[in-house]
Amino acid sequence: MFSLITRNTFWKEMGVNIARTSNLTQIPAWKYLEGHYLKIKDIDLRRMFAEDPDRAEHFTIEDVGVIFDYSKNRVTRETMGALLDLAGSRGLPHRIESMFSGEKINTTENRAVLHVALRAPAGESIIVDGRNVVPEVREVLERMRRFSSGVRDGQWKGFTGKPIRNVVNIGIGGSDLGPRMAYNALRHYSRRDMTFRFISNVDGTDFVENTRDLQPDETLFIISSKTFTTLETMTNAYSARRWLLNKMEDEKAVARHFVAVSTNAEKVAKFGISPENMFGLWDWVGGRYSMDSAIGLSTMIAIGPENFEAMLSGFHSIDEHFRSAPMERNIPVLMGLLTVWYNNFFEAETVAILPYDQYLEHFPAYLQQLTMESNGKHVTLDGMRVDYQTGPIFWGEAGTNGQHSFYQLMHQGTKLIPADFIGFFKPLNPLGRHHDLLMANLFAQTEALAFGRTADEVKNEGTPDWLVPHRVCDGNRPTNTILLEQLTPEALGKLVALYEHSVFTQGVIWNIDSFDQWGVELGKVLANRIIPELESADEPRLAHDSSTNALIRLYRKMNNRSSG
Ligand code: G6Q
Repeated sequence: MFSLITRNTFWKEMGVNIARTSNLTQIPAWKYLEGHYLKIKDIDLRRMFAEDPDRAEHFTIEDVGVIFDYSKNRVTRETMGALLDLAGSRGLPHRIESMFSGEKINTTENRAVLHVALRAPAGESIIVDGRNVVPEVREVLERMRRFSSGVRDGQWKGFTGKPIRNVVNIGIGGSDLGPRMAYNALRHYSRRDMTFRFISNVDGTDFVENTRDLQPDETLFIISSKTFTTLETMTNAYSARRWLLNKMEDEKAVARHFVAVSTNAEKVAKFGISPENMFGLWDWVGGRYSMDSAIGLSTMIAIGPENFEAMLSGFHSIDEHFRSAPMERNIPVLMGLLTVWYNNFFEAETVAILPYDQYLEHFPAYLQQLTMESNGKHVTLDGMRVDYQTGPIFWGEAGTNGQHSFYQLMHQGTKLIPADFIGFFKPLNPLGRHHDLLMANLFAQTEALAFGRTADEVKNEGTPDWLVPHRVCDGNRPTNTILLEQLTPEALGKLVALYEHSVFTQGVIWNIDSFDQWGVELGKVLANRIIPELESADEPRLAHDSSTNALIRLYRKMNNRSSG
């Protein structure tokens, strides 16, 4: 499958065993890339394009409705071959199969990782612990479909008999970022006569500002929490309950205005939500991989079940591509390998995500969780501390706004920032020349970042000598260009799945568990310890460091809780 010949011969001649070892930096494929990096690190894109007239064609893949142009990267054909060898020597094809077949690859939590089952067509079979999970997935989807149709067509009535006009998703992290991003991304397809809101922060402002103009008797809250114990979500859920009952004054109203997405039936029932209004998910869906599960209930109400199904089919087409396309034409594999290339060899610290579509303004924030919670890990699967960099920092902003802000540093700063430019051929809101101007900017930025402007070019424009160095742009800044026809539900599914599988690819190379999040737990534990110290009537005995102790005392004093 891989173009191994020349490099394997090289290793064999060197007497090196090409079998996989657990220490990434010692394996031949890695060593080869280290040497190769030294050879090509100073070659620039101008030269590479000049020397290879087929470069764009060679480094562009068009498949499943996605165009992935990675020609403006600091790679040669040899680089890509060596990166693919690295993937091979880390067992990537085998690891992909392990994920798809329901093996418990999230080893620290002893769980399968099966977001791909969420979009598997009915009739497929994916077995976890001896059970085919696909029928269960389809059953929940069917319940979601019935419920959301009822809300959309006014059959589902609030306690006073009015139809629902406002849908508020209460959740945080994976139970918020996905639905929030998807609603905004697919707003064009959404019910314009309904209002959709997303409350996540435990800061009361989030709740107050998002409910101040809503009528309780026309409002439906979706409490999205896999565990139904998350502090922020439960605090907001109980505030919502009080907000509703202030007006309704009858506990029975809760059942008409609250539904839950959760795995915790007991806690959901205790809250007052009846079992038929709870939509389940499974422990094999990670929070950040759950926007296409029942966590997407608000998305389905907004865009309708058919559009939701189209989004799932977009996800699924990339799943199929990831599973079956040859590695050298496999878009998420290449995306993942390029991230490794810059992260580990060029020592780039960040990746910029630059969607040229206003509807995708929340996409960078969504990807921050997907990528950084997944691959921000410091030990390998077998618990050894890594001696190489893992997940980079992801950040970004919808184009063209960033061009008038942080792009300066990308063009002329001292840091290397690989960037993904995402665009669509056809606009959803054709308006005069807007779309041509938008896309012209996207293309111009990737061109400027790659080729810059030399001192000679600047001089020839009549620039005085003293100003020339200030105006020179070195170029040689790497970008990917990802293009799809139009931002449809299907296209969104494809886009998200590309990044999910790119993250997986990176995690396999780094040999880390991309599906746990133990680091998040520490903050939760410490906050729970401090809450009573802030709220208690009696002066608490503080045993933190001197800074934390002093801050807690000051807070109590400013809120008149201090007895001292
Ligand atoms: C995601 C994480 C995390 C999680 C939130 C909300 O992968 O696990 O972001 O989604 O902490 O958890 P609950 O859905 O249980 O409230």
